[in-house]
Amino acid sequence: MGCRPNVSIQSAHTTGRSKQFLYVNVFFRSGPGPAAAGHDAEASGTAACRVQEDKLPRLRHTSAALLPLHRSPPRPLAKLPRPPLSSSATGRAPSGELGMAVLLRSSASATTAGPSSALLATFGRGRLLPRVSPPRRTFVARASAQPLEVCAKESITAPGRLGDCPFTQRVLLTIEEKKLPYDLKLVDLANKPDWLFQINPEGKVPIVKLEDKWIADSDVITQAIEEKYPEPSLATPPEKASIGSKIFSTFIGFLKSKDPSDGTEQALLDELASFDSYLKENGPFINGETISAADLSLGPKLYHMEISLGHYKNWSVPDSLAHVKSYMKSVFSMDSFVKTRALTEDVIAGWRPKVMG
Ligand SMILES: N[C@@H](CCC(=O)N[C@@H](CS)C(=O)NCC(=O)O)C(=O)O
Repeated sequence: MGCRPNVSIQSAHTTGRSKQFLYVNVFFRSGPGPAAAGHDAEASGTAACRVQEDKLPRLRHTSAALLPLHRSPPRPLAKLPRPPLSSSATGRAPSGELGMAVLLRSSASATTAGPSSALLATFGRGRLLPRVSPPRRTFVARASAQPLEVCAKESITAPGRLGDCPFTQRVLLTIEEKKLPYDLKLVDLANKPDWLFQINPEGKVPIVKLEDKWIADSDVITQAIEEKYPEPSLATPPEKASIGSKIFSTFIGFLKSKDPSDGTEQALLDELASFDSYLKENGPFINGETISAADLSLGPKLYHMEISLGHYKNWSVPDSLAHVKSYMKSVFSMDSFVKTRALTEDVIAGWRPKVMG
């Protein structure tokens, strides 16, 4: 036991350097295992650390050389600041895996050097050395890993929780897979606040603040995130980017249909069968062995399809489409997916107007 937690370093980001040290901002997850001092058994956060430059190569294998200067305790995501972001709280999962902010040590060299995404690296499981007291000098520089602000639909069945928007989930999956910290701003889409239209005249979510600019539309947002945070790459090769892209519209056609013989079910089955053949040859994911942006877009749509067609039409993907079934199972069980998925009741309630209309 003691206060040396098992910590898995998810990513590290060089933020500055002095004569002797590189200053590194790490994003860590701890536990399950002995709880870190003041931390829950399973938690995540950011820590500003320093490391001797000649030890840097070792970091690829262990985080033992990291000397924490400051570790931010897990905290629930804050309520929104003033308008335009004043009216929501987070609905994040209760695991403590929340966006964190950390202040970096002030030092002439550390503050002049900008964040270097070139040194962004993913490390294996390691340990943080015991915490040293934060220096008493003023902390002035905001960490490069400042949480992204993400406006998302609020649950209609459980206010305060994340709602049922597949486009928002796609964005959150992208952020999660890139291990970026973020703060959620939940928006009640039934009572849209004025500030929503100020940052997106269309009044839609998701919206993400990137480099002080609000960006709307999941296509644009995920592309911008990929460009700003290229590691780990989630890029889908262009020739594969539209695989499975007709499934969502054909699913909606079938869901809305009131005539069992209008061909909408068959249209969906055809799209799913074509996707099944593709996966059989090229899977298990759209880009082969690794998950990529196209999966993060399609996964939430398949999730909505499964829940809503199951509920409203007692329909499920046929067993004959085994590759699609196994694809759905794999994507739906990813940690990032479980963490960002909508409540079943919200998905059902969200599609009701389409079914009734
Ligand atoms: N093309 C947009 C679609 C976004 C979208 O339709 N969002 C829905 C929630 S899932 C929304 O904000 N609806 C509010 C409205 O239409 O008034 C994207 O990919 O982000």
